[in-house]
Amino acid sequence: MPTALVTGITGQDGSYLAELLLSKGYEVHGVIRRASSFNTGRIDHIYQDPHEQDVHLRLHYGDMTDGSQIARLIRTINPDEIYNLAAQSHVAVSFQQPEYTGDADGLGVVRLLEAIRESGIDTRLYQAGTSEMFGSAPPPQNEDSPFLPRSPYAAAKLYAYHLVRNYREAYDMFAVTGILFNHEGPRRGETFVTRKITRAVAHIVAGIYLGNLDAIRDWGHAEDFVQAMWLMLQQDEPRDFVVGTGETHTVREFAAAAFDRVGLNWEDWVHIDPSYYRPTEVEHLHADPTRAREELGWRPEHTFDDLVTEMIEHDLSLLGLDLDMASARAAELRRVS
Ligand code: NDP
Ligand code: GDR
Repeated sequence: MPTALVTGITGQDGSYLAELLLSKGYEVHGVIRRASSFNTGRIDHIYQDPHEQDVHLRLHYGDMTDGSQIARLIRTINPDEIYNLAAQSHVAVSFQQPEYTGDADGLGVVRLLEAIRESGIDTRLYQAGTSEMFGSAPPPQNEDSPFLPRSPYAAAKLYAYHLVRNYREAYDMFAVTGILFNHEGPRRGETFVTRKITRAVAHIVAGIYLGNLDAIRDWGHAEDFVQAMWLMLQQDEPRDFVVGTGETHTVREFAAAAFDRVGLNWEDWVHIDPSYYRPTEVEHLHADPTRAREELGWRPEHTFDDLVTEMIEHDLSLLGLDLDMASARAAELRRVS
């Protein structure tokens, strides 16, 4: 049975990846952070009590800022594959916490690479890179595009990207970076723009304050993207890949599509709060996923419309509503306003 170590298992991607690996027969070890309240909501449905027989998912405390524990986990678990998804992943927050973001997202990867090297184990590393590394590089962006990061988050991820490449060359490690464009889903964190919008639609009386509506993103579904991560570690040679849908939309278009699902006009509900504008913005990200398509055979299965609908349906279901009930409520709102 292959063994995988997943950092960031409690996050959006970590939870989808853990499901994928378990379905493929892996023993999965996840790193979680100690918190004062439970932070395992996204993986509770696959959690197994370690006292049970035949346990395939095991959780360990750890933090990317704690190198000795990372080294210990790698030594004792001896995983065949490591997926490093742990990160302070919010771009806007990275302007407020640049030092911590650099520590967790940048230096954390050095700790991981050094732990692998020191342990001498034969393992494959997937590092979660990001289209944010392209920053202001002209679209569409592929593996040969320049990196022009526009935030402390992107700068930290770029540092990690170069380190992974360097360790691959210097120490002959199977270590790769997936340069993934935005991917979303019902488990997306509530402060990223898509989820913020779909939650607002579900709470249809609330309205919503957003920042830059003109930003263009290449939004895909996280379930498709974790497949690409896994495929990257199954190749004969370690190589970095850009992963994205190749289709773009503005934040405005996402909001319009989301409010439209329940028959509302987004302009009546979306307001601008300038405090959500970022000190430097990445205006236009558009993946050219040719290499992933040709070499990994990877293609997204979800469309943009599927993504919006699934996220809205999920957020409505949390309130005990479905699309019909929400549309009826929206029609009522239109009548009274
Ligand atoms: P999330 O923010 O949903 O999850 C981040 C995970 O990292 C959580 O499990 C979080 O734990 C954990 N984490 C944060 N800081 C630390 C730390 N110091 N030590 C250990 N664990 C930590 O991110 P996503 O799932 O969306 O993204 C996964 C990875 O992919 C991230 O590295 C992100 O930067 C990158 N990425 C994401 C993209 C996307 O569109 N989703 C696109 C490109 C890259 P906790 O639950 O306790 O907070
Ligand atoms: P991003 O995602 O920065 O691309 O990073 P986010 O959803 O936060 O922003 C996308 C775009 O929407 C604009 N925007 C707003 N964003 C937020 N969060 N809140 C708002 O109110 C708002 N209004 C407009 C932003 O300015 C931006 O242009 C995500 C993360 O998952 C990263 O970890 C990952 O690396 C990249 O995607 C690829």
